[in-house]
Amino acid sequence: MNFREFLKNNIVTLDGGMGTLLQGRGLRPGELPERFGAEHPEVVEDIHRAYLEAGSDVIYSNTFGANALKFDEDELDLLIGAAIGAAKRACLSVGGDKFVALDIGPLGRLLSPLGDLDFEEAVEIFAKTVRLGVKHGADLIAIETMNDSYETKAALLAAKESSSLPVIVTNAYGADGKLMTGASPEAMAALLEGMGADAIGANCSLGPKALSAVVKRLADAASVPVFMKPNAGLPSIVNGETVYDLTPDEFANEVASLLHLGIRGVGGCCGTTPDFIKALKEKIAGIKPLPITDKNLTVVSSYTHAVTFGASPILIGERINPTGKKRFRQALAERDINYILGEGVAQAERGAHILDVNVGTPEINEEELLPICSFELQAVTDLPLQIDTSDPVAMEAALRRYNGKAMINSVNGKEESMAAVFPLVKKYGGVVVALTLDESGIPENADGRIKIAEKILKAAKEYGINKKDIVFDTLTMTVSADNRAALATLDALDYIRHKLGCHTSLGVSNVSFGLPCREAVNSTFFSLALSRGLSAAIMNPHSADMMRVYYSYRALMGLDENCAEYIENSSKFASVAAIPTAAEKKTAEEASSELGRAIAKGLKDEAARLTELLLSEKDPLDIVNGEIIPALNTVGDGFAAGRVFLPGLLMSAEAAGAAFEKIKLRASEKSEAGAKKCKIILATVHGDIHDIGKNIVKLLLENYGYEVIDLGKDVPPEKVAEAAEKHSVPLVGLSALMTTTVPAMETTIALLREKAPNTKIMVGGAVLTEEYAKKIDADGYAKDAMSAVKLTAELLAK
Ligand code: B1M
Repeated sequence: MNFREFLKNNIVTLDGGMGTLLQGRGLRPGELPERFGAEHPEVVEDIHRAYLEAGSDVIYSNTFGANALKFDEDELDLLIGAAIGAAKRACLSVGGDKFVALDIGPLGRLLSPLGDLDFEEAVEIFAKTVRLGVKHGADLIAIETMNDSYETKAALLAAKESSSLPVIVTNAYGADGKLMTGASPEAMAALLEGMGADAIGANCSLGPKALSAVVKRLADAASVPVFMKPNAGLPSIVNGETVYDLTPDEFANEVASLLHLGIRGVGGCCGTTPDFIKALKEKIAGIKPLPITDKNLTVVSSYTHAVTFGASPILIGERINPTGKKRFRQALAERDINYILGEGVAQAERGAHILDVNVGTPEINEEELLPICSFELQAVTDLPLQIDTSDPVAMEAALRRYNGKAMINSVNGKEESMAAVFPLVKKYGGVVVALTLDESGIPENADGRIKIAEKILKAAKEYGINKKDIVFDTLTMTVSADNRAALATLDALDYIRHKLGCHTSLGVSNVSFGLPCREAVNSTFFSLALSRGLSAAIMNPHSADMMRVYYSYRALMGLDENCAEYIENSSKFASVAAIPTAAEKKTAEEASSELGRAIAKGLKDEAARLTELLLSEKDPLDIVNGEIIPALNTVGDGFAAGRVFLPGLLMSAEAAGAAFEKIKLRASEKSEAGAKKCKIILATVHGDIHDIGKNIVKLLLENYGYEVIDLGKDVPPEKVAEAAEKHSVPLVGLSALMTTTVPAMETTIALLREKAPNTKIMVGGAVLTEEYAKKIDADGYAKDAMSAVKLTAELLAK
């Protein structure tokens, strides 16, 4: 039986932890498990056999870290061959339906724009491992422990492009129920199921009980089997060793108690052994697998969350579109991505749920610019995107690099269009907008459009695309040219929503073309369409009339308890005028309030531009203290409260860095080139990569004539002590921003006292206090950069 068949009728038992068992059999600290495995294949085979005898149906090959970042091609081939060979021999020795999964873990590097690893490079690295897994005979692929949705996508794409094997994908969720980079279980379900994963789930990170909420959410969202491979409870350190708090029986009971959620694959991760799997297998013996049900959800997602069609109308911001917009076309021609990002952020602020991205004008290369724009937009907003193009090459390029399940605009009933677009929907996942037109044009009446919709549904099925992933657009025609046009659109929409059971979307604005007071017609049409079953509207979120309809509709349809949202947002209805985007702001006064926003939103170029404007009127230090630091504090508070995720934090830091670069430039122009006072060393302590504050301290000290030797961030104590000795500096300044890195500051101070006893030590950073600085034996504490300059003078005078 192959694995897909097996999965249909069984609860799949996976294996448990591998690393600690290898350590028990001789793997030394720091030694790579894959290399150890190839040198001791009998050890790996024994461990696999123990799991199989305990009841595992699937064993994971010892290839968690077997990738081209760590090993050259020849060695990779050898290691994967040895690992799969050992697993296959173990399976053969026990007999029955047993399967070897090629295990793929994370690469240990963040993908761009968060890190420096390019998406396509990551895909190719995973593909190398997949190709070798196929070559050596793996039965399936298990992508596991990934805590970033983008890397997970790269691995799944590689698995799909380089093999036809079944793929299980399980992610490592934090205690907040999200991936490290912010994805919710629903977002992961949308992304992974959309791309054709055979099963999805959660592994590692937590024990079964703590993971249950995540697994339940996955099971509620997914129409594919859900797996879980939790740790053996919570870890603690006992006598220098990590131990987990669940016994095999407790573990088995906790996992088994979750099967009613519909879970179809169970196993263990850190801290679990064959005893855990044996107890689990015994506990679940005789439990019948629940059927896998199609949840029939129409869902798109971003790197943080999913947007589900149906419950409430969805607003798709239409402003990223050059049609009829001179300024936008100019921005595209000049590659002014910043302008486009500004449009995105502004629409998100006005309440859009999805952003349409269209950059199609004759003068520009859409194939190049569409993927760039959609990629950059994802760095400044976490809204799902609608990739809007009629060029399949541009569409594919944008979908490939999209971090989530995109909305795709559009396909139509022409054979040529379906042949080009449906394979992309199938491969990358997505909800595709289907326009009810075909080779004969746009039917005048509703019947003709319904027939085309039926034809599109039939064709989609042949391409393996589910009805739930198609949203119909019954085409808004201009009512001034044909006074029955709006009715035809609405009748077709009603039928498709209620008789065919598909969701619908309309670009509403076209209806009023050629008429005065267009907003009145648009918003009335929007309201009518909502009452006939419109699921999503492509519209202008800056239009007060449209937002009025949206919030009123929600209040009237019982979707807005106590009309709270209506009341809260009513200020947005006050003016009909579109809000100017940040890029159009001109004065320094306006720039002042906008700089904080640009930093909070992660708009790098915008932050730099606004800082330049502000510098014409304000003192650099006032900008730092009055704008940059408060904005970073807001983002930091949002991060602590779980409203902002790591990507947002990184983007804000980059925007603050861009602002700071401008300040640095200005400050260095202003600084009087006098005689240097003396040398000072500055460093952010070991384990801490926060350096914005330290860089500001450096800038100020330099302005006051000191020569600063900047050792950078994450600096080991030895390096600081060595530099202090080498340069015989009278003062070392240390910065630390996290509670977890203050101990490293203490260690550094202790080493400095030993190696450079005459050097004074100044400390700073948001987590420190005067009192704590004394406790860790610093000579002085500075709460901000200006105090650091004063303290420097005092300490040097002593
Ligand atoms: Co992160 N981060 N961060 N972060 N980050 C904090 C510090 C945090 C408080 C956010 C939060 O949760 N609210 C939190 C620490 C929690 C804690 O321990 N109490 C945190 C965390 C948890 C993390 C990560 C672990 C997140 C993760 O990966 N899950 C990770 C850490 C990685 C690591 O270091 N190993 C991480 C990463 C990052 C980014 C890379 C995204 C980015 C840093 C980019 C960079 O620095 N190049 C970042 C940022 C930007 C922040 C916040 C939002 C802002 C820090 C900052 O630059 N402030 C921060 C929240 C916050 O502070 N509100 C946060 C502005 C800066 C000018 O102020 O550094 O305090 P500050 O410097 C002041 C004074 O303190 C003083 O003068 C400066 C000017 O007035 N000063 C000195 C500083 N050093 C001095 C030295 C001196 C004298 C004065 O003498 C030598």
